[in-house]
Amino acid sequence: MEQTLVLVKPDGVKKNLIGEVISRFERRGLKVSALKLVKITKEQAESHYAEHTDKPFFGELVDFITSGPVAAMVISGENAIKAVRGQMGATNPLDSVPGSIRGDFALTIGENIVHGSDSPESAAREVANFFKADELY
Ligand code: DAT
Ligand code: MG
Repeated sequence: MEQTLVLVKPDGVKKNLIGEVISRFERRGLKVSALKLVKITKEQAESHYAEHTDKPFFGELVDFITSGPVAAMVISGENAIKAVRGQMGATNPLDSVPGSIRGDFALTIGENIVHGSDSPESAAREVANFFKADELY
């Protein structure tokens, strides 16, 4: 069993896609173990995207993820990290296949609807950045 942090980013919330995103994971057989709507602080965003600190797009990334509420959730199940990443689609929506979340609902890399952890190590760090242990079911 694995846990992964998923965010429906501000663009996904604005486009009313929270239910759509959750529904896709649930239909796959994955479980929602924690869920809340939050406006991320700048500090929390910088910590969430710590691996990208040196990238030229880091500032935009932090500005975007803090621009409105996000739906933060922990999704769990067997191989949840890889399963969620597959359903999300490629980072650049133009490379995402139709049928994936990004392939169905996004066109630009800066506004690609969802975040999902990319490894067990990032999942543990990212989940802890959003949820206390007693908020997980
Ligand atoms: P992912 O979200 O698929 O894990 P990532 O971790 O490499 O992708 O990057 C985090 C986010 O940063 C990504 O969802 C969108 C943005 N991003 C990535 N590469 C970018 C680029 N070259 N220009 C602008 N934004 C980018
Ligand atoms: Mg990533």
